[in-house]
Amino acid sequence: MAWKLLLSFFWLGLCRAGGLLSPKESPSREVKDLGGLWGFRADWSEQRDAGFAGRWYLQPLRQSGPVMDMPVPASFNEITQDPNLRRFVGWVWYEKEVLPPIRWLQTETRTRVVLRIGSAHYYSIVWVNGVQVTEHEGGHLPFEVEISHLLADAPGEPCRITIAINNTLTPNTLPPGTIQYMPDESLYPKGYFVQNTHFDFFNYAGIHRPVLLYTTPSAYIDDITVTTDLIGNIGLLQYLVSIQGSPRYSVSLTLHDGDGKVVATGNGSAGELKVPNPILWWPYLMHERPGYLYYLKVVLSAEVDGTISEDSYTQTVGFRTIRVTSNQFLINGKPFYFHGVNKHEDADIRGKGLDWPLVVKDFNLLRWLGANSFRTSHYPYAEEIMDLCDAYGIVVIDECPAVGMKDSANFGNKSLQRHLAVMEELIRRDKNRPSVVMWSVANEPASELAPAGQYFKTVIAHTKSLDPTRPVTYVSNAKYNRDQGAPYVDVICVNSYLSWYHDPGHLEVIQLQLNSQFDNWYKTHQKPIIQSEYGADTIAGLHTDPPLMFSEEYQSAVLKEYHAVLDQKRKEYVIGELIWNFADFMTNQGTTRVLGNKKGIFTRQRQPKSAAFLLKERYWKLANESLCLTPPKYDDVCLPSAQQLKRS
Ligand code: GCB
Repeated sequence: MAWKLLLSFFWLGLCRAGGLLSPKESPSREVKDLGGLWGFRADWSEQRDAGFAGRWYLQPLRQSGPVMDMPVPASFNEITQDPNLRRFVGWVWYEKEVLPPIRWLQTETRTRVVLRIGSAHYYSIVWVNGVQVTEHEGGHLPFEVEISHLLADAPGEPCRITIAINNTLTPNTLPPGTIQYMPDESLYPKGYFVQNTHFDFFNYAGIHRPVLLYTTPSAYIDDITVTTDLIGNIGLLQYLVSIQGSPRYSVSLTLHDGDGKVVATGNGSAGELKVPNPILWWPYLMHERPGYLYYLKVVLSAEVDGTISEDSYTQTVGFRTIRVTSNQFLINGKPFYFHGVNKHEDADIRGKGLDWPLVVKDFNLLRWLGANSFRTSHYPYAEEIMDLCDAYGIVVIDECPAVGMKDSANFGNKSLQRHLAVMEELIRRDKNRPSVVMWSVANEPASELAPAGQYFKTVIAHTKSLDPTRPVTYVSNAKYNRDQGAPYVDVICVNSYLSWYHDPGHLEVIQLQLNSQFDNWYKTHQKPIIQSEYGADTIAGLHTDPPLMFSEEYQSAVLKEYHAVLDQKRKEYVIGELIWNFADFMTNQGTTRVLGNKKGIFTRQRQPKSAAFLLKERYWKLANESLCLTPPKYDDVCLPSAQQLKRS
């Protein structure tokens, strides 16, 4: 059967490295959050190797030198007043002592204890009680390791977790960067170097997402893969469950609707559930019931040494379909128009550290704006954010951290292998999410370079082999007739900054140039197009008439010119518009940046500039045009939890 083939693709591609299920509590699983204050030290030695030479991981960090408090999750860059720590490049050391509950360590229960790091930028090495347990490359995806054996050695004793993190980027990391030494000692201090990057955001570093300990029984559910389809009015849910720890087991599944009612049951580690008339997962503002989720409860009974143990895990599921034609993007068979934003996981003091008030505020602002989608520019966002996209019906273009690939050195085999590995990790993490409707494998690579063609052909083919259910794109700023990778994408995503980087100040050329941009891309490739970035830097509070660059009026004027063309082209083949950017964000210092990039329609403190009101009016108008049922007003539309409150 076709779905079995489909799942086996998924399976073959992803099972090699095991699963990466989000840690969740269940009757058989506990989760302990290790957030809070950690010990911290940057290694200031010239080669940044004092920590390894002195084996700082072998004893408490305070015994090898001074230690400061560092919050986790947070970037370390903005926490102190030290400009050198703000721009530090090299190894930093984090440490935390934790006391695992004694019940986790009793030999008869044989609990697995797993250490999971939501993300740490960029390269991490982890020790537990001085023993190296894992290392991981990549700053935006989770990694984990079982540490039960190390805890069992000293039950009741605190366990010391040491994490060394290096934010150095090289031509083969994702994103890439280079270290430039300044050897002229008449100009620079001895050993002076800087890190150069070709991306436009500050390279915040540290432990950015929650660090957790979680438990499972020794025989456990390692991974779950679900895909959904609709045949007539029957919802089909195909599942694959991967089990570790025992060859003798049985798996039972129950699918619950949003009210907890069981709507289907199944057995075995692979199969299909049928749900008549399922409530579909709809994007926000496309339906009065967006983001509807079902809950697949998977229960494992396994025999270990003659006794039966149980593990259970609940996987969220959304029934929805995606199809791309030459000029449309269809969700559940209906044309979907992306009216949304590009974001960054960026805010003042915490840098890129996950912060719940900020997360929820941003979703409230998206709702205020009438945005139905965003792109995770330019790296995967926290799982906590993705969970809310699933729940609220926010459509996501899930982008990997391939940004700033501007040099031919970024298209060699080493970069390619890294790129393929990152796509595997990303798909492993986000494959079950209904909110994710497309993968973006890069942002503005030098796709006009000759090696880019074969490079992106390979990355896209690999992505599709791992996930045959979703379209793939990358975001281009190359010329339509020079882009080597465009033949391989499903949707063309184009960035342009007309009357900003090109013809600055000349609003009058936007419409002509934008029309040509769209027509040229469409004629050449016959694929649907998203305007994936456009905008203008704007200092909040700066006003001019006539509109001049950097004023609020100029930003609004740029948007209006773009919108006039988008309104024509969306009747033909343009399937979306994503403003650059949702909010102002920090960048490297430079002559074109005033405390960061100011193209936000909100300030970094999340206050609206004039353009936010303009966009809000437009997005709500667009939403009301595409609604299938009663058009909601923004103040009627609440978070799902608030809806539930209303119902009860
Ligand atoms: C772009 C990049 C984005 C920048 C933006 C800008 O094309 O994709 O990362 O921040 O332009 O403002 O220059």
